[in-house]
Amino acid sequence: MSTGAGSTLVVVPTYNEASGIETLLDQALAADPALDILVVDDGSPDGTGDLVSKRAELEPRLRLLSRPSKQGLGRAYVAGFRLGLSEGYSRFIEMDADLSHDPCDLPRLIDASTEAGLVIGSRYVKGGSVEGWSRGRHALSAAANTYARIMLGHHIKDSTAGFRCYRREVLEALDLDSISSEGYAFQVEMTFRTRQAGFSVKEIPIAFRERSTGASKMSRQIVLEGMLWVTKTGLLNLHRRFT
Ligand SMILES: Nc1nc2c(ncn2[C@@H]2O[C@H](COP(=O)(O)OP(=O)(O)OP(=O)(O)O)[C@@H](O)[C@H]2O)c(=O)[nH]1
Ligand SMILES: [Mg+2]
Repeated sequence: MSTGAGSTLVVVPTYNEASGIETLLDQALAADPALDILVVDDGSPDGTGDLVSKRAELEPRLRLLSRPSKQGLGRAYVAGFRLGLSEGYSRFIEMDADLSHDPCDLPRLIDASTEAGLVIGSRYVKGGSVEGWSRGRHALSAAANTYARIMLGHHIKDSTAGFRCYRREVLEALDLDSISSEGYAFQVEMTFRTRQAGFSVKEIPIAFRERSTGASKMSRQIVLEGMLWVTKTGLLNLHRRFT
């Protein structure tokens, strides 16, 4: 793994993604010869971690961070960011393992990071799209993003998106250990904190595809966590503005 200034670390959290992880790794490694990949696996019972560690023995640009139990998406990213920060990476990409995010978009995300502290691969700006979702899923995502815009007072169209690139100085400025959210709320909280810390956020269009393999980890609890976090933070903000 090539560490140091100028390099990009793609952090991929996994829980039971054995069916698609090898394709994802092949495509991401080929997308840009300058990036490294860190898979953060939470002891997947389906052997995802074993597949990654075998591949990592032959591929110096790939590494596995293995954790004993499922601790949520947010904790997995924070652990990956911490490791990458300690090794001097200058850009950090978040990417799902389920092939919903197209590795061909990696170079565009990295290029755009010269213009903003956080670049979001957005489904909802002009040119962005979603393929394979039910009407209910579309409605849930649209409602979550609209609610976040109203409550948090931002204009970001896709603050729940999980395909994004942070510049090093953004992650250094945020108190990562104090980030409380685990699921979708993690993305919204990170976006909110990035703006609060004074960094710019840019959205670039991506085509998102519903996973065709493996099982979603989305749950009612994760949706509820997101709604509660946005409501609490929005109200606290309003209170601060008027007192
Ligand atoms: N390490 C780790 N990874 C997780 C955890 N929960 C989810 N993930 C990974 O996070 C990524 C996003 O999870 P998904 O299940 O695809 O969730 P989603 O993309 O928000 O929802 P879908 O649209 O239903 O796929 C995937 O790569 C998961 O394997 C967790 O607790 N720990
Ligand atoms: Mg997914």
